[in-house]
Amino acid sequence: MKGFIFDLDGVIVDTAKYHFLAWKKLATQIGVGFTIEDNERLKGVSRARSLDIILELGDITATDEQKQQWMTQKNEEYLGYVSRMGTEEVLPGVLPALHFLRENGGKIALGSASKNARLILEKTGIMPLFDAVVDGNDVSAAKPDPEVFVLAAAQIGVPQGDCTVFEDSVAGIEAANSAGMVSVGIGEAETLKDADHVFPGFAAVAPETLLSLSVKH
Ligand code: G16
Ligand code: MG
Repeated sequence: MKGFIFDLDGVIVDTAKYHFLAWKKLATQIGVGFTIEDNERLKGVSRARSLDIILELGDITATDEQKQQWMTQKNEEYLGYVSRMGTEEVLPGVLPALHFLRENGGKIALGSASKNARLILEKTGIMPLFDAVVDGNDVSAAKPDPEVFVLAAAQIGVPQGDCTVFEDSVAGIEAANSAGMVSVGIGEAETLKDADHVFPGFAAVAPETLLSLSVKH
């Protein structure tokens, strides 16, 4: 049996635009210039690390208590956007791929850094398509540590070497590679150069192809 582990943001949905708007609001409030280019550094990275990057950009130091308050504030803003999400936000080609892989005996798991992953799966109506969900609430080490994918493989009962990971971030590809899984980059080949395979999106690949991808030699 094969396992297929999906990252959430940048693979299933484009929530990066909502993370950006929410971080931008906080950054402006605390006087940090934060651009859409800076936002690239936040992809696949935990909430706490994201705040640290923004504080570094503005050369700001803060107490743990202040950081907690800013993270809560940003998350409340972000959840405002998430509350308006629906099935239409699932990226092109993702639903056919999920259905095809399930119908052909694949086990499906989510492997995301987000603590809001379950809520987003509910809002977009795709929770029933997952056999396991591992997210930012379940792991202690963030990507590029492979913990999130190792846990996901264990939860679907598939050996790590029989799992394929779909990821849009460099850290996530590194995590999949160190777990001995087939790494599939969703995005630009130039950025995701360590991935075994790269596709611009699920709409660009036939679902049948996903079943037989192997580790690059
Ligand atoms: C996602 C995003 C990151 C975000 C992280 C934590 O990870 O790519 O930008 O910082 O989740 O999100 P939250 O604040 O909702 O816990 P992934 O792994 O799904 O790409
Ligand atoms: Mg991602």
